[in-house]
Amino acid sequence: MSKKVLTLAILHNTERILLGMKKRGFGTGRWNGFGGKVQEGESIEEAALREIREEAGILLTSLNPRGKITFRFEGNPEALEVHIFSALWHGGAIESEEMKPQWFALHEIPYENMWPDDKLWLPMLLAGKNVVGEVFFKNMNEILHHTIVEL
Ligand code: 6U4
Repeated sequence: MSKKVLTLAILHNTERILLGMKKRGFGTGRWNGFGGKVQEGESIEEAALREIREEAGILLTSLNPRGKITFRFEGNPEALEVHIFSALWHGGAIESEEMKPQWFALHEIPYENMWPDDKLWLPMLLAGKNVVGEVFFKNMNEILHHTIVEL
């Protein structure tokens, strides 16, 4: 079974979280953290930093590694291994071709317009826990089963 390695970064502070509305590609129409595929020759953290720069115009030099969630879709042998990072951020963001960034209060996270797994692990992450797990999707909107635990 093959896998694709991706990154996902959650930029937040004690009051707000910065999400991006995905304008194209995988997950279009959903609010999400910033990230994408790891390219040849870069480390996973370098990829995460590059994606934050490309998608939100934010220049960071380091990130906190927060865990890993593997996503599988029924009928698709390729798993998505998503490495999750976070960083404390208070500043602005620049809209890119791929993402429209917007701040949300931590009590107003738009879970209904996010990947359905986010409500399972993002609250843990924001509570300071690291996460590890697997999510098996029937399709983009429906989870068949999942295991997500504190790392
Ligand atoms: P490019 O190469 O940018 O066109 P694209 O198909 O748009 O690729 P990409 O690289 O932006 O995809 O990566 C998808 C992003 O979505 C990564 O940050 C990982 C994230 N992601 C994938 N499945 C997710 C899920 N179930 N829940 C979630 N984020 C997910 O919160």
